[in-house]
Amino acid sequence: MSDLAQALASLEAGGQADLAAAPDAAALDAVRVRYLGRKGSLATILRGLGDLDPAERPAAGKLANDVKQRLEAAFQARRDALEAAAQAARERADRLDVTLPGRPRPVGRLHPSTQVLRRICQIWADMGFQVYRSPDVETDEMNFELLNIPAYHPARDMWDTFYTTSEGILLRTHTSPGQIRVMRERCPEPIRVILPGMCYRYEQITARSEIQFHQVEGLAVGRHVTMTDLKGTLISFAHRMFGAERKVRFRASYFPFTEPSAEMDVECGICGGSGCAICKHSGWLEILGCGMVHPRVLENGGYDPAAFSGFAFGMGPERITMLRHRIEDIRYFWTNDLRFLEQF
Ligand code: FA5
Repeated sequence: MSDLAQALASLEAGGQADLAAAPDAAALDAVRVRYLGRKGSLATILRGLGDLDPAERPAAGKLANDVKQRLEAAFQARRDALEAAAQAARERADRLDVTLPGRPRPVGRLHPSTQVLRRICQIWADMGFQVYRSPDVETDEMNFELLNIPAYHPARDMWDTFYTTSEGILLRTHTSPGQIRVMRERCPEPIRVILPGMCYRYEQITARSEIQFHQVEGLAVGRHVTMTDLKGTLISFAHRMFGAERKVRFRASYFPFTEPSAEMDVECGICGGSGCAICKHSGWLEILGCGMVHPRVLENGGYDPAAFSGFAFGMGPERITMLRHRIEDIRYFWTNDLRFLEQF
């Protein structure tokens, strides 16, 4: 019996020492299994009780049971202590210092092309022009044929246009096909619309030319629309866009879908008209193509050219943005470089 009491006392002392030394819950569990598990040290001692004299067994059993209870209570106390320490550590790590200054959130902004597009749309809206949306993926017929661009025209070359694998379907090379769509929808009502959108050209990318760029088309159709209306309206636009003091000029040009055709230049804002590298020493910068809608195009839109006339124009917002902000390379627009974008 005294051997047993001694074995139990040393087991209890060992258990108490080991559990006190366990650094965390996992280590504590391992100690528990070692002492109190089914194959642990206490179980081994209990199995030996059967060898004792029957008269000694109750007292020995009580002794072993007391040890077991004390050890279990000690394990529980240690487990609670470890959990409380872990919780305190978590709280220390997560502590919120309300005196720290707030972290500034980066504020997004509109892309420079979007800003200029919105400004352009606003100016035209003030002059009574509605926005009309027309698709980026077009038919050959809309993009060329109905705009009086015949099959042999160089613009229809494989190297100028992105054709799709579907016969007669392409990415629009300009916003002008929208003219036909809006005329067919509105005929015989008068029209005053702008058509902003993306255009695609299979071209060499340079500092001034991208394969993907915006255009804003404009179209006015009515019974007495004249070249004077075209000039007055576009001059008014340019003054609102670039400032009332900026000079503008029209140069004769050629587009198959307008007759007569012109291009509008604004005085170079960088040199003030005296000539610099940006304006190629001419003092002027081209911002759009325009003209009176060709009678054949009016007809293709459903209007009788004997009774109706109209003017149209097409401008490139990226080129206008480049002029306004002295951006020397159009490729900055689509490379998503924040150092560029954050300047606007
Ligand atoms: C046209 O695309 C005609 N459809 C414009 C027009 C409409 C004329 C209605 C008459 C009546 P043009 O190819 O010149 O014309 O392009 C018009 C504008 O789009 C140019 O002045 C330029 O600002 C812009 N643009 C053209 N090609 C590119 C390009 N590769 N990269 C960036 N902008 C371009």
